[in-house]
Amino acid sequence: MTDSTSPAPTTEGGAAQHPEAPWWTSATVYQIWPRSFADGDGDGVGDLAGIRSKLGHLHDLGVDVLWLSPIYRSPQADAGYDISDYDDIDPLFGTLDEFDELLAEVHALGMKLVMDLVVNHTSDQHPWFAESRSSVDSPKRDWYVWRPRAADGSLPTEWRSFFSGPAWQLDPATDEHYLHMFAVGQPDLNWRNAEMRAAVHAMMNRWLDRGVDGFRMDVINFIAKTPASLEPGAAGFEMDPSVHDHLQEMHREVFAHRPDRQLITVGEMPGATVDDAVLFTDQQRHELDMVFQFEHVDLDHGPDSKFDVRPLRLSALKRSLARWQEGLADRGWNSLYLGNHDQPRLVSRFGDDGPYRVESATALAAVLHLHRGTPYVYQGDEIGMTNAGFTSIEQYRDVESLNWHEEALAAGASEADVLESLRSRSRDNARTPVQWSAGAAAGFTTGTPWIGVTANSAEVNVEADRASGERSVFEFTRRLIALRHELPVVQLGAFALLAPDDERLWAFTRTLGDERLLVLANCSGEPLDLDPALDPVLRRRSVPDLVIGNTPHGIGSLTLGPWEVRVLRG
Ligand code: TEU
Repeated sequence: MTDSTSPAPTTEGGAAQHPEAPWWTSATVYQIWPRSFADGDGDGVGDLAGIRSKLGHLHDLGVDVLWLSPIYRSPQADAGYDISDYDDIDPLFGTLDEFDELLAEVHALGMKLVMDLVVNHTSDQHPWFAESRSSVDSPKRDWYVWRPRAADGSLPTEWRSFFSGPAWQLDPATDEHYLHMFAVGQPDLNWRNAEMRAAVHAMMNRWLDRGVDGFRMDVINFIAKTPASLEPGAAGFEMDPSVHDHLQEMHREVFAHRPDRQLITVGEMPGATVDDAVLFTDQQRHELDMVFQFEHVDLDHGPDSKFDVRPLRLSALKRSLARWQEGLADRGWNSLYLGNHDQPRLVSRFGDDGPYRVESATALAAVLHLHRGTPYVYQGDEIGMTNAGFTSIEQYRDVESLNWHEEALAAGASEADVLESLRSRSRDNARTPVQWSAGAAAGFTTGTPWIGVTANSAEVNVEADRASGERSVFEFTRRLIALRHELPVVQLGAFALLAPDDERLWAFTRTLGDERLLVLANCSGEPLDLDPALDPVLRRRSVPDLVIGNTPHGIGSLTLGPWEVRVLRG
């Protein structure tokens, strides 16, 4: 969170050329999901020591910020997104001393470190919840969302949990229900309670005082529920406008008194619209720097379930991202992502994880990184890791997948159909160990990994990719990250989508002053002939200047090879 008045740091890249632009407009963030990143002690689970051992890899990639998914004390009901102590590190991952050492090394390498702030809910093992559930008269009763059990056995509302089943759990001790939008072990906090909010602010300040550089805020738009949506019979969550008050209060209590710090905040916001995002990320409103929106990752499933897999049209995907580019062109800022720990691997979902894995991974990386916004690289996507390829329910670990498997079978679905949906949409697809080498357990651990390693690790791994020369996804991603540092047109240039209805070509321009880039990506496995009418650059007699491309030959031709991307100047 940088006030727009604070000077951007003097970097070698675009920020220095546009001092009014916050530093994170030319930055790239790398997401680490610690459990599967790298294991330092051989227990089969990733940890802080493992992360430290791979800082060189991240520094080589050139990323500016590391976002750690939760490493706090947690019973791990939802892989750490159920926190029982915000002020300590779970022994699974290490200690606070090890965290301080990691943070110091990250800073020494010129990178920043962002923690995952999960404050829509806690773990049911958090002391706050233990106190709240102890009695209807507990001073912390109102820190959570409780409703009396109805005589007729009906639930307080009709809300469903994201992880199957109702979103209300009856607590026998006080014969009342508590709200949990996610797992039963993740009771929702009541953000209408000022004391609770103050406790969250104090915790955030302790982490910033410790030296962290900001927060990724988990489902932060869910913290404000409209009173009507919590009335009996209400179908589901409805965001209350008070969410803006909470974020502005958070800015006053946590960020405003730190103008000397180059901080960053990103709010994860399922269901947020472009109009919401303008309000959340307009720097004059002092709420957030950027948001993770979900429109583009909700295009390929039915309205009722992410596991109701539907075909995706490229025109829908590129129009969706273009809508967000247009909507936040003058006010606010986009985050840019195609994958994370909740989504399938991007090369399997949007690209081709077969013969054109490398080409499609690099083409999609170029398209993403050359949009206007702050790109997020998810661990393993820098080498084009693919979906897990699991074939039996025993291989899955994720609460969302396991609960849905049970619910879908109970509703009459066949095991084969359920496994087919999980194979393409389970979060575990992105949670298999990062594939560092062709060795045992892909070099992730010397022990037995907590989850299976994807079968292609002998071919798809960091060592092999980084030794593959022009076919290296890592090297291509590194160059894209460097472009954002070097070219103001990448950092700030205006976006314009071309050929919106073409189902194979993803084409757009970026323009800043007299700087202009034309991005041309063939998102298909067949050669694609470009229409010279598409853009003046294609009608020039001279061979255009190639800024970056994933296929070395044919720059002057009007044919793009399968999954070829070309970025031309002009
Ligand atoms: O995810 C929020 C969220 O909306 C998820 O339910 C997501 O839409 C779904 O998992 C897609 O399959 C955040 C975290 O990123 C996720 O890992 C947590 O499980 C969840 O919140 C609860 O904290």
